Amino acid sequence: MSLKIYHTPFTRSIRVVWTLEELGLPYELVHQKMDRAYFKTPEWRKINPVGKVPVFFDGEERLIESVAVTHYLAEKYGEGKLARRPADPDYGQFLQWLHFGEAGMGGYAGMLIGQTRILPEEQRLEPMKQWAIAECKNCCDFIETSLEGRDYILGEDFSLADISLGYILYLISLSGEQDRILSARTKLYLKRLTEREGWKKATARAG
Ligand SMILES: N[C@@H](CCC(=O)N[C@@H](CS)C(=O)NCC(=O)O)C(=O)O
Repeated sequence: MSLKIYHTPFTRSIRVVWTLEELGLPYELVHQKMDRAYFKTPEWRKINPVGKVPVFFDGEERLIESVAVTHYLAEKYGEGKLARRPADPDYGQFLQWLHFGEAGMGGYAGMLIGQTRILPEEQRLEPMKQWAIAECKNCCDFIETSLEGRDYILGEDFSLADISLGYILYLISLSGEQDRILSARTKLYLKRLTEREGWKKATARAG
């Protein structure tokens, strides 16, 4: 096993580092600073053809989709820890939340962070920002009601679904608009996730 992750602070690559830490797997970390101009160059596109992070290697095998990498790690090297199998009663819920964190929410959270942090102010569009806030809130309201009586999204046990959701909630919290989007239970959930040893180790090592 030879695992290598290219990581940029505050990005989705933290999902991969967090999973590696939760599973206790050895890995090489390559720091890559956020440089959107560099990400468009042929040099970076040789490493990631779509010009983004994360980029993960298991030997020669390259993967560039953060949630897929977390699932790959749990199944291939973690004996299924943090994942669920078809015979498990919460298998469907596991898959739904695992993908909701990126497929369901990633686009809206990306639009939100673009309209609040990434784009220069003169390029921001207020209606786009309001749209992003409304859609993020719509998704987070579903998380809020689903967390009733639960510490984690599937119940008592932490899983990859929490890593998927946790990053996107963290990204929303960086927007400055979190009080319009996150309700009380979801805020506590995010706090609980970022108090885990795995998150602390990941962010201490990776930034
Ligand atoms: N669905 C992909 C999204 C990857 C992605 O959008 N990465 C962002 C950082 S979180 C990026 O590299 N942005 C740089 C850019 O678009 O120039 C994943 O989850 O890995």
